[in-house]
Amino acid sequence: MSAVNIERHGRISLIVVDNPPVNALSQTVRAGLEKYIEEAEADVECDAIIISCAGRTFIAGADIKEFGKPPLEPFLPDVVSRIEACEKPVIAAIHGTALGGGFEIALACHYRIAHATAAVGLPEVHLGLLPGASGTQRLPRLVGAGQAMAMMLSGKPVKAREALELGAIDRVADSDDLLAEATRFAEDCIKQGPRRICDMKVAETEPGVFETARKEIAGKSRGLISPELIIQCVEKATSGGFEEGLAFERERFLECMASPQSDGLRHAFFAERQVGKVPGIGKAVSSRSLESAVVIGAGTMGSGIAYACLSAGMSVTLVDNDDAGLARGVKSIENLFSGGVQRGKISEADKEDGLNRFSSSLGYGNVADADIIIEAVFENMAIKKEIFGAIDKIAKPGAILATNTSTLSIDEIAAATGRPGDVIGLHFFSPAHIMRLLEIVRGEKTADDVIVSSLELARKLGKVGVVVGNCFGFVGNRMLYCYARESQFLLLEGAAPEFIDQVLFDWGMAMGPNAVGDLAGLDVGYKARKERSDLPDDPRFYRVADMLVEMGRYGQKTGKGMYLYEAGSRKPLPDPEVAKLIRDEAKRLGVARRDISAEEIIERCVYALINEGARILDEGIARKSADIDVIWMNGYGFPRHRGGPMHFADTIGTDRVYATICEFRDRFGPLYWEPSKLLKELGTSGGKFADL
Ligand code: 3H9
Repeated sequence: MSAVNIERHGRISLIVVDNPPVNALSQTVRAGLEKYIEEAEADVECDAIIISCAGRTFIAGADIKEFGKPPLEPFLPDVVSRIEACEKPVIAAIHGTALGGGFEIALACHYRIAHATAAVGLPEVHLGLLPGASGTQRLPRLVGAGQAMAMMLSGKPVKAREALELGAIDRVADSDDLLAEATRFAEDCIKQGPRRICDMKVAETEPGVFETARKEIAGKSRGLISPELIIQCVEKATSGGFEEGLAFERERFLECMASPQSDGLRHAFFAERQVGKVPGIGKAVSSRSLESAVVIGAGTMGSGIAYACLSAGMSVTLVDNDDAGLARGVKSIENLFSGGVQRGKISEADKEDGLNRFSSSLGYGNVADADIIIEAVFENMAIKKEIFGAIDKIAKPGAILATNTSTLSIDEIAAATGRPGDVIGLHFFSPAHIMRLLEIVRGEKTADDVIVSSLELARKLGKVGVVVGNCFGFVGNRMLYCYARESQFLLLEGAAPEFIDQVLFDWGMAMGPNAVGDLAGLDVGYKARKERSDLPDDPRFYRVADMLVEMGRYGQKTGKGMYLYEAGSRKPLPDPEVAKLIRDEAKRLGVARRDISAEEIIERCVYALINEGARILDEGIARKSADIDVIWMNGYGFPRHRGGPMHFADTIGTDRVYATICEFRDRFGPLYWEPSKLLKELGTSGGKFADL
């Protein structure tokens, strides 16, 4: 079979796109569509044409793999115009999702019918793009400027029935035989003849619709270019002719396509899809059962993990040896369900169903039956070993024994059991039911199917699982140490906490490091540092954070940390007392204070990440640079449009990063700034992390 085929049923020509996995509009598909539209138009025995797709979905968009390469003819906008120009009625028969260029093909058709379970949308904004094959001009003509902008700026697909109400499609097919319904619909379309969106006008727009859209994106899209350009394209659709609008859209689309932002977001798209493929583990390895879980430890983390598992349909028992602690954990899970109902995220029935699958226990009772046991007690090796020794005696054969440690050795924990192959690290991020990242830490002896099961668990929980090796802090926290180390040094050297945070926030980080420290609790990192015996002998190392903790300033939970918090508020307020404390300490330590530029803050913090990431790759703790990127984008608020730290290094050039790190080494000494071997190799040869 070729990527596009045609067959005739009576007087209807059926064009079928068959380009697995998602029928993306690669060059062969574009050429096939153009060729068969022309063939069907010329066919005297054909009265109407249906465009449909084989496999699991209608066309999911332009072929993103072709982006960034020299474009190949025929171009999508031309194919779209050719379909619309057809003199016989063309009908799109949509199942699955018609997305991006796929929906633009459907909009070029004269009529659209969609299966009841289908959805349509223009998600280009998630790739730093705008719909570039007439979507910004056609959709407003069908559904109005406000609705069209809402769809394009959110990127969210709308379900068939809603699309029908909006006017984006003409009919919903309720039976499973979409093609039979499309064929019947075609009879009506033949009577009506072609109906072209390019001949329509955009309905009168409500006053203020563009201002409202701009206000809405201002907070959310922080420096992204495509949302503003989408609005400009729709403004054009309301004020000018169709052809003029197309030309305007084309220019803006190419501008987005050439931007590093789109490059970063496209990298994020593929990186998140490749993390599930672990080198050396083939498709033949399948997941173990994951129906029931026991979570040990009813603190914030354990409760969050339990709630996430319940939300994914698993049966869960929460275990703790402290009566009051267990009661608190149970209450917080109930509250999470109730909060979900209040916010309209889940129904009352979902809540009941979830709570019916939930139980709690002061002992290890249900451990014997659980498919997976996740330990989430505090970071103490002796306690973890005791727990793993105990559950080893009770858990059924084949159960997965997971630890939620964020720093400790998986191998040492696994050695406390007689089944190290079943032991794995599942590093959830707080709040565990919200954060998308799951760092999956394989021990030396972890079995392949336990790794595959952990990836499956991540998928089930709606998270992105990344498999990493075992070392202190694994990938994410090990790198965080370097990033936060620099931000701590910068405080002593003269940068105010709020300035550092503002600079990194403006650069795209979800939050600045000082605000994050206060949110997470400065005492958490303090305790972790106290457990380590390998920290540098440097009185400046995390000095400010240590002093604050020793003064009882833990962050938001104590109303004071790096910042001040008014009662009931999470808004960080600069604290003159902290400013003085830092100044005095810098003086005591003999650290010269100076004006520090935004550029230096970014380079010191982000290049520290890159250097450590390169070391992690060199040691094989992460298999691919994209894995590191996914971890930082999903667990640490690294801006998606910069594609993660390693992609960012590739974007600005490893040579530049290497040269700056050498400068830092000369200025600040080699203790923290010795360039890693891998970075040196890439930086001096013009190489890229992505090509490794
Ligand atoms: C666009 O259309 C621009 C136009 O306006 C203008 C142009 C001029 N291309 O996500 P999955 C691959 S921009 C190439 O795991 P699911 C994906 O990498 C585009 N490949 O499946 C993966 O490959 P592999 C606008 C693509 O069932 C496999 O398909 N469209 C594309 O969870 C399965 O993907 C979008 O942004 C693509 N467009 O979800 C839609 N899409 O197996 C992007 C997917 O090798 N796609 N692949 O890892 C999606 O949102 C989801 O993939 C979809 C399926 C919902 C379709």
